[in-house]
Amino acid sequence: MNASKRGRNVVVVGTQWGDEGKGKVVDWMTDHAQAVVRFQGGHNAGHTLVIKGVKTALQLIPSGVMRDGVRCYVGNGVVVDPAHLLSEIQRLESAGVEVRSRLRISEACPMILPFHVAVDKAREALRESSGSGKIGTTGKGIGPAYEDKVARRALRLQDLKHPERFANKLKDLLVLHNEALTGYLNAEALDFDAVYAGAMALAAEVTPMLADVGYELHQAHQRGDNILFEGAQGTLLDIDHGTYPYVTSSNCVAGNAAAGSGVGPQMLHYMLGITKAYATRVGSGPFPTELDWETEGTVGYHLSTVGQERGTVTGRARRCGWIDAAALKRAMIINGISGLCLTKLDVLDGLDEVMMAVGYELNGRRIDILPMDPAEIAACKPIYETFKGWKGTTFGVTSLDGLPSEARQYLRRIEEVVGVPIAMISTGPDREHTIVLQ
Ligand code: 2SA
Ligand code: MG
Repeated sequence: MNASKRGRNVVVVGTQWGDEGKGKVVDWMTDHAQAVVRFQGGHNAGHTLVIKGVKTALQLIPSGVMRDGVRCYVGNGVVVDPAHLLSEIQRLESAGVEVRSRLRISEACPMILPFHVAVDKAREALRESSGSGKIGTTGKGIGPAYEDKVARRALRLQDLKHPERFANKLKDLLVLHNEALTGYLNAEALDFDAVYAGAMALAAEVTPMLADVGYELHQAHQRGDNILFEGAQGTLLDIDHGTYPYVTSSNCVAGNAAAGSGVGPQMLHYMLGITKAYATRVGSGPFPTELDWETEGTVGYHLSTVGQERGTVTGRARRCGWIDAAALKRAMIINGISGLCLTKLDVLDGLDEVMMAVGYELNGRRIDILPMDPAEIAACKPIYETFKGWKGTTFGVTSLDGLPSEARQYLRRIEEVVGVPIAMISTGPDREHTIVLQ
């Protein structure tokens, strides 16, 4: 990966359904970076970092904030809830982390306002009661905020600098959302004065952090800085390439690191794909290798409990299953992955057998890559390869030689099937629990 070389930028993306451990990896890599950028999603992300045993969960602020001197950027592709932003800053500041002087936020970011949250929640309730099935969103207003952006009517952070313009845009937007809320969504309307006053009360604190992020990144690049682009969620939750409609509302793939931060694709040098040693998913949608993870004594239960598989943001239990190399192959292609980082290998410690899906049987045919149609994904029966488990522990191991030979065999087979080398292995939550191979 050659992380220490100057002027080399790395894009870190999830290759599964999110929660692959991106936060830890980005934090580890910031040792060699001068800037970290978020380019999509919002505070639906939950990036957990453990530094010297102390756990910090970040949602909107780039993981680089935990390293002194690293500049943090929120790119135009991110949807920002200003109230959440300030509360996250305050939480970090009260833990002694300096944030405001190091955080630059694109003034073009669309805003998440209280009615987006209301619409998100009311839609999920309606989907549930009508029997069409919940998506299982995080309820943060992400989808409705992106809808307003694409419909060209969003309020952007830059509007906070112009109260009158803000008020005019808000009036129109609120009419639209209140119609939906009090109509088919069967929920309460929001009051203009309250939303307006709420946003304006935050404006003075938010506007000093607003910036022309694309230009600043361009300048940083010209100085020879190393920039880290921090993806949120994962490839299979991507709005275009994921298991639609059970996806988030942004492009989570590496290509969006450029568009979502305002730089050109020539600035993206190395695509690091983060992959958990097994698979998890929060929310609804197809998951071919899902196991029974609720019954005590099962392998799925082992993954869920030993892996502590609960959402950082919502606390929801994550569904668990075996690693799916045929789905990973899809992720390798879409992201142009240069190298893989395998995380949470230690969770597989002590299992008698470890399995990996290498393809599927679909309508009597054998296929070797995740199909495009979610109905087909749901109908896929995984074809597994079975590996002997390992007895020793991989927890905290810092060299490849320190891993049991069965674990190394499992890793080699992942590389073979997926077609990309493993560049890094994470063997525990702490910064030090890391094996670097490339
Ligand atoms: P949304 O809220 O509109 O983005 O939800 C749409 C789908 O995207 C999934 N999603 C996620 N899946 C895993 N992790 C996410 N972030 C948090 C975390 C999640 C949490 O890192 O722990 O705390 O529950 C994340 N964000 C969105 C979501 O489950 C829906 O399937
Ligand atoms: Mg997460």
